[in-house]
Amino acid sequence: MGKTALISGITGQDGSYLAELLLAKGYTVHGLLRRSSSFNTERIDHIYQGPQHPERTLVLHHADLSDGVALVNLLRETEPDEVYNLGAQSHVRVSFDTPLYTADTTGLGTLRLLEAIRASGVDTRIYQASSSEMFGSTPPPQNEDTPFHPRSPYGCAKVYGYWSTVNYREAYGMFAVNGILFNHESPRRGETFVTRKITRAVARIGAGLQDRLYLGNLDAVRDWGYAPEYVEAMWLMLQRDEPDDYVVATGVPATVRDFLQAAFAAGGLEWERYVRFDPKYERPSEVDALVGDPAKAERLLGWRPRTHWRELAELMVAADREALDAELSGATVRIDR
Ligand code: NAP
Ligand code: G4F
Repeated sequence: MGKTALISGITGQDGSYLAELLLAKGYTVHGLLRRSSSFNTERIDHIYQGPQHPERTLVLHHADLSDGVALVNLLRETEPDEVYNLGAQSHVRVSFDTPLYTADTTGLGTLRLLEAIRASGVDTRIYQASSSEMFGSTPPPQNEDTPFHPRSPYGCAKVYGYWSTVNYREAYGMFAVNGILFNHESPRRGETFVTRKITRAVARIGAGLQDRLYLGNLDAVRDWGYAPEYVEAMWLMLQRDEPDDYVVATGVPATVRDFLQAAFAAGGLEWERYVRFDPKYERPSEVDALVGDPAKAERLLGWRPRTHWRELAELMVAADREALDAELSGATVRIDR
């Protein structure tokens, strides 16, 4: 019998790659799907199995991190060996506009899931999607011992989720781990995060569909890795004998301007001709520099990053150009990359 996993956030960037990884390993995967008035399963449509499928290994369930009772019921019904809590309002800028909502889903949502595991009595392991945003203004390099100083409602909510996870490990002996992941991107990255906003714009400007790109702070430093590699680290954390917390990062810094330049160059364009500043995209308090030290993950998980920011910019531009070409020619857009 293969293992069973439950993923919150399965329709997001990471959830879709993690679902693929676990299915390839022979897991039965249950995904938490939140109700939306429009389709929100685009990232997993290529692996979707309908209710009539004879041997379903991917099953979606309507639930929400704001509904604790639904979480208990779902855990009792699916009895997962592993739970991955990836669900969140994950946009930092938006968290300043919706701080209470962000605290509820991203912060309290984690506590609800931990408590639902306890209430259901299911014997399981849980991965919490913690974030480098928790380090906030503490200067790099950041590792597992670096103090937190969050700079947004999102960062504060993630700190709450982090400590709740540690608390359930210490108080109840739960196998609960935090993956402190630095920024990771892919062709499936949400269109309003800066990397994808840039690579989509490169494709659209190249096709003559757009002539301006408005951005905020270009001086911020980030440590950008490749999402499919980062979900491998999540899985490895839950295969250890003991629960622990790990930083997952490339250790390689780049500014938003560096990424911008590389992405436009990959599209054969000069970014200065098209990019304009709009203060709308600045944050009330910014995180200036995030650069992780992944030594512990390398040592204990045997995990290493393979793709760095420049290559990432190139592969994302290529994917956005391919998707746009397909869209313009009326063909189906491929998502299995
Ligand atoms: P994402 O693409 O924004 O996906 C977020 C997922 O959470 C989506 O499936 C979304 O559903 C779901 N969700 C939102 N609110 C929910 C709620 N109330 N109940 C249940 N599900 C809800 O995020 P991601 O980039 O894949 O990141 C995955 C996780 O890692 C998030 O927790 C994020 O904060 C964290 N993280 C990300 C990074 C990064 O660089 N990507 C770095 C560190 C940590 P819909 O599809 O319906 O919106
Ligand atoms: O792409 P971003 O929105 O990502 P940010 O804020 O670093 O957060 C992401 O990574 C975190 C891990 O560190 C995750 F926890 C979180 O869920 C999310 O996935 O912005 C990156 C940088 C920022 O400094 C921002 O100020 O780009 C700057 N930026 C400049 N212009 C912009 C823009 N960001 C966005 N989204 N849009 C702009 O127009």
